[in-house]
Amino acid sequence: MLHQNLIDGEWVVGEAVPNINPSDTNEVVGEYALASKADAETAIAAAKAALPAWSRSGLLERQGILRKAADEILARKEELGTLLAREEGKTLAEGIGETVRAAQIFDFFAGEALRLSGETVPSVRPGIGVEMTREAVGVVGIITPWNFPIAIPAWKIAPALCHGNTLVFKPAELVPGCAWAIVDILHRAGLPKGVLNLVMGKGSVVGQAILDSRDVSAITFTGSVSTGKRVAAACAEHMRKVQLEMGGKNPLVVLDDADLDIAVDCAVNGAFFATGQRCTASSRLVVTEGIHDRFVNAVTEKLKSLVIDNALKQGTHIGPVVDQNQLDQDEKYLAVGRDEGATLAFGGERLNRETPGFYLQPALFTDTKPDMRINREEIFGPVASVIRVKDYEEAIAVANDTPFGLSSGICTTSLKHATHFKRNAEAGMVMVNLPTAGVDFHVPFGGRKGSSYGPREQGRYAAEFYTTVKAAYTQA
Ligand code: UN1
Repeated sequence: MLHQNLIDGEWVVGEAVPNINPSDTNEVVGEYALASKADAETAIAAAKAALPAWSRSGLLERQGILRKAADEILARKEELGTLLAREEGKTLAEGIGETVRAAQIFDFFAGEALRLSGETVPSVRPGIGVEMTREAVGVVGIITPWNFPIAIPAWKIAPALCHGNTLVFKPAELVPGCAWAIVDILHRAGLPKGVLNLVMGKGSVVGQAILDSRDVSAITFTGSVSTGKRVAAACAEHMRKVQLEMGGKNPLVVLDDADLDIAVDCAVNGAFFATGQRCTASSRLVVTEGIHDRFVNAVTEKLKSLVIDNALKQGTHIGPVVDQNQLDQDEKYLAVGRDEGATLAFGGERLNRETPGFYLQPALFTDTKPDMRINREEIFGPVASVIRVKDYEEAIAVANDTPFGLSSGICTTSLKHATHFKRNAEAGMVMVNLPTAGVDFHVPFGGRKGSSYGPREQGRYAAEFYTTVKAAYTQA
């Protein structure tokens, strides 16, 4: 079956492209239609035409559709989680977990649809009242990455629909399967035609058509810094709203007084699970002298025990890298780290498994310095480095010494240091005795500096991006 694009309520054919399983490159997960520039333009026009009715639609209609989507995603969590694992390479458990999270996000915004609110205040001028209301922004372009094929589309699409926007959705080329499934579910749940349009395909064609359109009022993007900058520039040109979630170089500080087991779990989970392919990954482990050797030994022992194999195989802890390009990038940084003088304490070998895939042993660098490229540039793979520091003061300085600012973690039993770190970490999210990755779906997500731009995502804070505020004055 060829999975088609959804444009103005109709499934539309296009050139078929195979979706390859990174755990078994002989396996085609499915065939997906490439949208053309003209398809993207038709989709934008359809979203524009659908806007007046959808932005004024009844709240029960929105709530009902979002709720149905949540229920169906949850009921099909094994099947969709398997599809996710096959197309992205996360383990089955991670794939199912992410699918459940997508269902929870739809459920949350189904509830939010019944809690939309405004404010009324008296004017400073007697006899006049002021109402502040939130209205839909308009046609929203949604551009998503490959590393969370169902959760990121969910956390952009659900609030966008909840607040009455119409959408043009362009998923990453590597993961059309989950994107198609979510759109199919929402379409069957009863969304009117044109409200949600799916245009799978190339960034240079479909993404560009979204960036170039005068009729797109806002763009939300998660992906690389370089593409994010292009999206921002195009949005400035059109004076449109923009929300960017980009890279990270997240530190996990481990202090002498940390519980070693907790610190090792946080580091291994944060740095290597989901194959390290998370913008929230703990890629810099900033460790004080007194615990350094014990920590490095314990992390290395733990890494030795992890099973790297086919994402669907029972017992696999870490699946393959997503594709050859990403693997090349990971291997490039392994060479960069060695050239810079870091010690490869563990891993970094290509692995052969029963099925041909992009398997890479998790890699841990030690003896690294904060200014090395491996500590400044996002690698986006199962590669982490340890930076040895003298004390807490040096640790927080090193933690903050980065062009990024998404998530920042600390493992300590000291209330004083935990409290100081929460207040002074230059990041949008701070974790104490928890991995830097793995966030709740009902609270704001986003960062500072080069990691994020524009309003936060998720939870009630999502309204900042998906609505525009109106102040209406009435003289009675
Ligand atoms: C998480 O760590 O739970 O692309 C979410 C990413 C982020 C999502 C991370 N936008 O990795």
